[in-house]
Formats: sequence, structure tokens, C-alpha cells
Amino acid sequence: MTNFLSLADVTDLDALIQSGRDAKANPFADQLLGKNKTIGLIFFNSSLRTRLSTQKAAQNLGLNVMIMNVGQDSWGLEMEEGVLMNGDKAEHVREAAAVIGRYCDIIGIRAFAELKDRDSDYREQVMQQFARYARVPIVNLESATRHPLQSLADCITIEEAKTVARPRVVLTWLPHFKPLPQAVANSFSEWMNARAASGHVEFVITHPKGYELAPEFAGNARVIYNREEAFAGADFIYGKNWSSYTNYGQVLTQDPSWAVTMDDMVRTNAGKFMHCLPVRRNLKVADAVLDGPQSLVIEQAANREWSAQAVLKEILKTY
Ligand code: AN0
Ligand code: CP
Repeated sequence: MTNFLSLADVTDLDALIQSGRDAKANPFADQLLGKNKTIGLIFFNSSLRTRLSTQKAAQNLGLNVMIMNVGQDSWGLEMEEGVLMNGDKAEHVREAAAVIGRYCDIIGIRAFAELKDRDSDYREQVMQQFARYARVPIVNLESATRHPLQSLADCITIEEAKTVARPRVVLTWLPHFKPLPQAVANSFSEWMNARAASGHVEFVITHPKGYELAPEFAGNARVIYNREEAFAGADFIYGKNWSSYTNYGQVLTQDPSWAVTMDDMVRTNAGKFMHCLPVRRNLKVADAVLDGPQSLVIEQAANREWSAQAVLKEILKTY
């Protein structure tokens, strides 16, 4: 593996999931693999889990870690080519990525969707520009359209917690007053469609009309608009808010009946609840769901360390 930008960079998903589970069982088995190498973690947006879990995973592999918040710690970065740089961005990604690439053997980047211009977000300009100019492997720490380290942790969590061979996994939209990116839902859908194609899960998406994901991410997933029907018999309920893709970046409804409560969970097959976090309690999910035995959210976040470790190990072995 050279870059980890999306599922397309994974050649053997089963093996990658197993590698994460092996790292969890034996975190220091490869502690010399990254010796005398450095990873740079570059954040254009806030983070708790991604920042700490990727740092921890890197340290477990013996890597040195440097972290930078763009715009706060560094200069603002211009991404467009051929522009007159007379605005508030003091440095171009051409130099910035090339320079960071000289200090680092791997670069992780977080850059959320701006949710203003769909084409611009879905072009993945920040990831593409870093991949183009850094000349070292790039790891996606959540880009405009994807969050693959999260999806890998989600796959690990489902494998650990499943009680049937082919669980029914339901991605449900949750209400929120703020427009959030589609990245987590897109990625989860992309990875679950792959798991469904290999017979590992049955995958269903439920959301209000107008929240359809981009066709390349929804793929062949079954969309059931009736939430009660979607939840029936679910083994995993995966909650996430996202803003509209079709009415790009808009909040079309805040209907509180889409928040997950214990009444919803009892309609499932003793289903487990998953959310990537951060989550706003009682706006998106009831306290009782997050605090009950059906919640996997803490284990899911813990598994971010092992998903990052599996990916970094794969890159270090290749590179
Ligand atoms: C981000 C999102 O929805 O993409 C990060 C999730 C991991 N969430 C928020 O901005 C609240
Ligand atoms: N789930 C996740 O990526 O969390 P952070 O935004 O805190 O990194």
C-alpha cells in the first residue's frame, strides 16, 4: 500500500481487518518497523480520536510523530494552481507539501468538505494536491468525501461484536441543526457495500427523502425510507448526521423523530448501536442508548488505534 485515500487502496480487506485485530491482541509486535521514520499529521479541522489514535498507532510501530494544525500553527495554504496569491493564504500547497514530504516518511491529512461547492469538494483537491506534491505516502484522516480509517475501525468493530454470520447493518441518518459533511456516511456505505458483496453483511440505508448519498457511495445498498421497516431485525444500527448531497450542504429537516431512542432499539434484533463520535447527546441519540449495554461507541473509538496501526503497518511494509 502506498497511499491510503479510500477503499480502492486496499487490496485485501479481510486481511486488513485481521491485521487490525492482530495489532489489538499484540500492539508491540512490530515496534521496530517504523524506527527512525517520521509521520506528520496535518489537520485543517478539529479532531479528538483521529489525532490521538493515529499518534498512538504510529508510536506502537516505533514511528516519530509530528502534528500540525494548518492555519493556527502554520501559514494558511493555497490549493488552487496558477492564482495570484494576494488573499489571506500565505503559502502554496506546492511548496508546503513538498517541504513536509522532506521531513516526513508518511503524511496524514484531515481536510473536511467546505459544503459550499459540491464539485470542488468531490474533487478531493486537498488530498490530491498533497498526493501530487509530497512524494511520500498520504493517509486520509477524513477528507471532503471519505473517512476510511473510521470505516476500517467500524469493520473491525462489527467483526468483533457480530452474533450471526451475516449481520443486518443499518446506516441511519440522525437529526442535527448544523450542516455536516457526508464523508463518514459515504465511506461507511462504500465499505459496507464491499462487505455485503463478499457475503459478510446485509446493508441497508435509511434517511429522510432528500438525503440520498452520491450514487458512487450508495452503490447497490438497499435504501428503505420507512425507518421502522429499516430497523426491524437490525443487528447493528449505525447513526450519523449528514447534510444533503442533492441540495448540496443544506439542512433539509431537523425532524427529532429520527433521533435514536430505546424505543427504536427494541425493534432491532438485540441490535448494537454505533456512532463514529463526536455525538450530541439527546439531539441525535438518547442517553439511554449511549449508556446502555447495546452501545459500541467507546469500543468503536478504541478500535481507531488498531485500524490506524493496520494501515500504517501496510504502508511501512511496502514503502
Ligand atoms: C465530523 C463529520 O461529520 O464529518 C467529524 C466526524 C468524525 N463531525 C462533526 O463535524 C461534528
Ligand atoms: N471519529 C472521528 O474521526 O473523531 P475525531 O473527529 O474526534 O477525530
